[in-house]
Amino acid sequence: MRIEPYQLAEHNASHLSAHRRRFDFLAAEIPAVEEILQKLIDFQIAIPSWALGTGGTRFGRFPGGGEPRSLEEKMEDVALLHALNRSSDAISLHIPWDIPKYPAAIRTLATQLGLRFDAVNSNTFQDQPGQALSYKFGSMQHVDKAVRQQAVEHNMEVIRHGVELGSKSITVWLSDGSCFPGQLNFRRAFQNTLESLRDVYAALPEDWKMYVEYKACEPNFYSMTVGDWGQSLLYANKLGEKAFTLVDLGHHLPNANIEQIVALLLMEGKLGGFHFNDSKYGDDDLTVGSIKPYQLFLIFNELVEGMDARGMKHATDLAWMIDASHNVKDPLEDLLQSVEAIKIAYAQALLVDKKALTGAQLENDTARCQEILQSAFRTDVRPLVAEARLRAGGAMEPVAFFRDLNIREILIRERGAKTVATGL
Ligand code: PSV
Ligand code: MN
Repeated sequence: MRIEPYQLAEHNASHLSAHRRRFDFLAAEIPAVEEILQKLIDFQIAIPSWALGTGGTRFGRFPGGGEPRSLEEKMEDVALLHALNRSSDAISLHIPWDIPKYPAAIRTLATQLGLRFDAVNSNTFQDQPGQALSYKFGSMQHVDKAVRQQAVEHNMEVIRHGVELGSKSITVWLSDGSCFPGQLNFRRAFQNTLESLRDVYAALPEDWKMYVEYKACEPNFYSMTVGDWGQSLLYANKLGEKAFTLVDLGHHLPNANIEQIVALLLMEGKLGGFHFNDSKYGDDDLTVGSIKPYQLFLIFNELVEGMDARGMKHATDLAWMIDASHNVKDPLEDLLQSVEAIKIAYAQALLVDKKALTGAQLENDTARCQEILQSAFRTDVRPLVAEARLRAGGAMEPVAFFRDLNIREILIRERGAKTVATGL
């Protein structure tokens, strides 16, 4: 479905006077308000092709209807999100869940919808129908060279799909590891994985990047062969300058200091991309900012500080993506909420008085350091985020707009109540 400009205009007009009041009040306090607004307008977060349908657990899945039935419909959903928030202008494909059968047509559709293709993602964590060899005991780490080769060739195929669409990067997440002590020789698993990754790396086009995503546990419960940022960084360093670590917020052991990880990876020039979600117990894949908004802010504070220190462009020098699952919420509403939470944390981080913080740090003034950080975190920046969205042509209140227009009902009428999108 298409959002008509008059629908956005009507919605925005009905919220405008209240917004103006709130925005003017806040803007008067922020000297660099125009610069911050521009950064917010520029900041785009990719949507993964597997997050547009209802998620589930191994116990069940409860779809709400109207899910996209094809890659084309997934792209339409991302375009719909982008029309509302003007911050989701890219889609990240998982192969083979979303193989572009007719790449030229898919590229044309993307241009028509104003979308880009973000990183392509390979999948050697599931066996596909008709696949010759099984990944039950790993893919790139496998003791059998033929299995490793199959995994390498799959990744090369993913790169070829990406090239056809204009992607510039591949994300490799491996579920490889072991469930029981003694099952694996850790060094052999690492070396096999490195050798396989090297083969994939050698197939990267000149202007491409490779992101090595780590995860502490699941589906392997005793060891993961790319289990933490140290392991990922080892691979990335050994592979070369086109290889980077990718941080997925849900892939850490409880209480891990993710903001410190981010700071050091940035310092080393090895942070490549980000998967946003939130979690309470593990890789819960919950809406960004729904559980630990302060942690999200602290991470953004390090991102902004670390990127500025290296002269990096916030919007384009790292790959930003949501990687969440929507078990009980409407996927599109959930994604709108996640994007909003990211923008809020980013805006708060932009408000941190860096000069004052550095001064307080150098004087070991711990209380002042906390005050500086928390005064930014406790600022209600929603009017700033809304103003940026408004200036970019989006909806003042995206979730309210989605509901007022009965968008899900329209999608159910168009696509049916029993459609199931590909993904986990
Ligand atoms: C693994 O948990 C992960 O975070 C990786 O990014 C996958 O590609 C994605 O989720 C989808 O399963
Ligand atoms: Mn991820």
